[in-house]
Amino acid sequence: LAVVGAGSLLLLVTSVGRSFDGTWRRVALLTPRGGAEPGSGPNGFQINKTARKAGIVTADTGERWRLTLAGPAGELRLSRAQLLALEQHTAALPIACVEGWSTADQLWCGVRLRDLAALAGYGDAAGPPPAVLVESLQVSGPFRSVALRDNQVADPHSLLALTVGGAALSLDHGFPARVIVPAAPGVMNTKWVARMTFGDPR
Ligand SMILES: Nc1nc2c(c(=O)[nH]1)N[C@H]1C(S)=C(S)[C@@H](COP(=O)(O)O)O[C@H]1N2
Ligand SMILES: [Mo]
Repeated sequence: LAVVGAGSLLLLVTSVGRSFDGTWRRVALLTPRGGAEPGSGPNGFQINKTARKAGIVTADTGERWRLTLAGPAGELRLSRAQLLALEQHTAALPIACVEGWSTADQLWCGVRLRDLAALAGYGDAAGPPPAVLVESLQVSGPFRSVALRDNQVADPHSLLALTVGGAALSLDHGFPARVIVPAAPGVMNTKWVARMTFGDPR
């Protein structure tokens, strides 16, 4: 009986970490943890795919990086500094990966997707915001782009996040900018965003 008890305690200890960060996560040997060690500080939470594994090179995420917004207003290219100068909003949201792990709420800060839609030509006068195709700097892999629905773009908690927990995003969490949307699988939170094309797909 003692052996069975010890065994199930070990199971508990080694699987509970899928739901928590920090020490519990580190001892969660039996559940998917996403791979890389996330480190500590505001960016110290679970990483799905590191920048290295995604083939992201710092030459593309530095001063030269621009976000391209495409829509009826044409194409607009914004630097990270220009994005930071736009109205910033915060949202406390977790990352919930379908692989079976989720983080605690993180305090994300950045520009609302609907404000970016307005810059692309879908201002209030044009009616509710449309859908958007988000594309990453990442050149290949199934998660390099995602289509977000119009209601996801309209949600005031949907952000192009620039910071997390008061610090700039780390490269592994999507620097210079990443998508954060509520109540959706982690895969929709595209990292290393390069381009957003607004308009309902036809
Ligand atoms: N460009 C890009 N974005 C991505 C991914 C990816 O592989 N490439 N992985 C997605 C998945 S499956 C998840 S769960 C989250 C994880 O975000 P995190 O690594 O910051 O925790 O990022 C999403 N965004
Ligand atoms: Mo994921």
